[in-house]
Amino acid sequence: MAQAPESLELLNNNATDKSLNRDCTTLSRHVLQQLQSFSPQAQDLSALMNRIALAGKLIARRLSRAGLMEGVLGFTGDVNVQGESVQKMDVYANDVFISVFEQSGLVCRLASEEMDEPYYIPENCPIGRYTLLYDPIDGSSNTDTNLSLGSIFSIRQQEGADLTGEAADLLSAGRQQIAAGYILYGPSTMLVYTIGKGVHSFTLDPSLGEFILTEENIRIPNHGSVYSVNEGNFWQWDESIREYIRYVHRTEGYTARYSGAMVSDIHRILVQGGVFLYPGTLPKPEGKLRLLYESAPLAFVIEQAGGRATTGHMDILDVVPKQLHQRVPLIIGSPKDVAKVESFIQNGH
Ligand code: P6P
Repeated sequence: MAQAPESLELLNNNATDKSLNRDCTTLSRHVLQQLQSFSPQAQDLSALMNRIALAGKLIARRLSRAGLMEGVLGFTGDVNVQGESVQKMDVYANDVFISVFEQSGLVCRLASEEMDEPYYIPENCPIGRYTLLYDPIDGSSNTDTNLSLGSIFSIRQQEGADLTGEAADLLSAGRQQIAAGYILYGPSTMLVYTIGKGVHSFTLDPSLGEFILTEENIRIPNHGSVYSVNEGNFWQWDESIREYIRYVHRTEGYTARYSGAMVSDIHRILVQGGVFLYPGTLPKPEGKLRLLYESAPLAFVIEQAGGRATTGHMDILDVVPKQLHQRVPLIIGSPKDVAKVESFIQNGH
């Protein structure tokens, strides 16, 4: 039976309202909605997330043109504090975050995978009370092959006066973070964030130049089929990890996915379920991934989505770093799958 025209029109109007309302739910508005407040702290957080979004847009634009421009791809010839060869894109992205935040009046320091020491906002710039910790380009080995990449960010409030200029207050557990998330540069550019009130995703609409709300209160599946690990390190691992890998090899229902950019791999696991591992190895028991600006922000997001993140012996968010670029083993994803890996590490099966 045909619907009465007015109800169809009403239906269409409702649909229009819904999509218009979503198109107007920008990141900064969403943060204020989450906090249900216009307090100075809420305004700060909204402005911080807006700056992160601007950095993401600038990096996404550069990546989309990388193959068409001189001097974007390839290596600089330098080696960073991590001992890794630096890609030109690493330097550009690192500088983008500095430029975007330097005049914002929001931050006092920026700490990055690419910088030995934190960058202190110069005296002639407005100084804020937050610190941004970030990995400007995660998975930069994917840059020259046009594969997915990410940026990871963590926001903390400065504790104390930092009179010695050693940023000692940053050496605290990840539960001190007030916001965290990542930008995924894939077929579309997505920004996923949490301020401790759930996990929410936004998609960049290039025609608007805005990140538009895509999904609210994302929940990770309790279990998933994906296990994500670089099996090239198999013989470097502890026997317990090798036993877990043998278990997923012989058990029906598991599938391997590993892209070389953990933002991409962990986003897949956030959506579909499963587990990502970067365990320690015999030569490097602490593993490769950095705690403060890689594992801790991702752990905040995944825990807020109902998942787990552990070193295999303790929650990532409880680890207190001894130095800025401390590394930790990382097992992160669906609760059931993380528990399975922990069981092999702690009980051998
Ligand atoms: P490997 C990228 O450098 C990164 O930090 C993660 O994004 C990624 O999962 C991992 O390292 C890749 O390291 O040793 O597997 O090449």
